[in-house]
Amino acid sequence: MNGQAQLQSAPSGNIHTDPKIIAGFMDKRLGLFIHWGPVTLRGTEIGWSRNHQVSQSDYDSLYKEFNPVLFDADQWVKTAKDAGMKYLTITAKHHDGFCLWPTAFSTYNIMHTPYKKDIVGALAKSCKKYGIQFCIYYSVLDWHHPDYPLHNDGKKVPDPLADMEKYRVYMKNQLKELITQYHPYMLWFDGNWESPWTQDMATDLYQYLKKLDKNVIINNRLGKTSDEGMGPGTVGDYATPEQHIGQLNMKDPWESCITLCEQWAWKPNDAMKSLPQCIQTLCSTAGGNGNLLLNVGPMPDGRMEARQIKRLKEIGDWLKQYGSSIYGTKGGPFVPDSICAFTRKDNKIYVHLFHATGSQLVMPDLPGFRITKAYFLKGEAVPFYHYGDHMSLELHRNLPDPVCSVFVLEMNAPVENIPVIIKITSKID
Ligand code: H79
Repeated sequence: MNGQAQLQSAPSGNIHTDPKIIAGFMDKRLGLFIHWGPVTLRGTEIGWSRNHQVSQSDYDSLYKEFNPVLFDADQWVKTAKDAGMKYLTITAKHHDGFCLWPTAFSTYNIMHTPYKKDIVGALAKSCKKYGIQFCIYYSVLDWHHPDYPLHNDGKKVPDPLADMEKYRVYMKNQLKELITQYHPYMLWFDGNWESPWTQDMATDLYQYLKKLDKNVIINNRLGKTSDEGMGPGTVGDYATPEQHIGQLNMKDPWESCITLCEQWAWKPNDAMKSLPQCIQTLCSTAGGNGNLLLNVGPMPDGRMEARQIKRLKEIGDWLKQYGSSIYGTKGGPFVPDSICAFTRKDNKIYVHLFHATGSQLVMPDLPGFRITKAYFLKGEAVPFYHYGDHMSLELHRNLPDPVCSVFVLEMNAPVENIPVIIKITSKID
């Protein structure tokens, strides 16, 4: 009976992953996205620069010189761990079709570079060692594969010699290889918007993958619906806003993917986000009840840039102090804004304050609830008041953390499941 009801409410043809598994994923809150491949030899964008900044023939020959001798999977994974990240997603195959693992189904792979070692396998192994969930990015489109009908960005007329049915078999073979060899926790699809790929193909692939591993989490970029939401027709388990923070959503799981620099793949001297930007982005995603997949593009020799490792470590140091206000919490009860973001767990509300420009933080009252205690997380008590339809915190002294100060409001009853207050969220007088 229950099962039937669930089937009826599910989007057509879709199979949802066990909600407990999705809840475990959402508790993690922060992951590392890694975009990497031979294109780093040119320092241009992965996939997109092919046939644009880099000619197609040059791009497709780069693998012959790709020799990242300084690649050390343990170092990458330890960098993620030290950043407080709980999962890691590697671009096993981006739109350019190059495969970072020794696939049996294409020679356009890492074993045909001078490097000749399995990058995906090494990362899967290190993730296991460090207790990080290992995830795989795989683009549906493949501008390099002869059977995929469009051979570069901008190519509008499908290649009559291509064979989408054969390409679907190729995808299934590769994904079976990836699932059975590396046991990914999650699959991050992309490149689903081009015309050769259809909704029926997506539904069929989702079902195929779920037969291989019923617990593998799959993002919402298989079907032809919007990345942003989980509306009818969505194929996949969670929404994927790209390069911006998703909107607060207590119902549908989501993960924002955002670059630490500007380009997804490594670019020399790329502009890097400041620590406050990173922390505020993390707090605002958690405050909206979502995850953050923060992207780094390692260099062609296999190292991550020292300045990026340092920034990630700073994020980890902040999380060591304040992680209890992020991991395993829910967003709300107020909508995040440019001043602060809120999370909650049991009877606690965590207030992440980005800017202290006045003497008071004023919040709307939560009808029926009262603050019993307020304090800086890891610090002293903070005076609080209830008046009219507002409650406030007194801030007439220096805040403890210049990047983002976290207050705890202990309430008289659990607030984890109360409806979100959408109007006026926070204000400093
Ligand atoms: O893998 C990363 C991107 O390469 C991929 N998704 C993330 C996770 C992605 N594929 N498509 N898009 C993102 C959106 C396309 C944006 C574009 Fe453009 C605007 C393509 C061409 C114009 C970005 C900006 C690339 C070139 C300029």
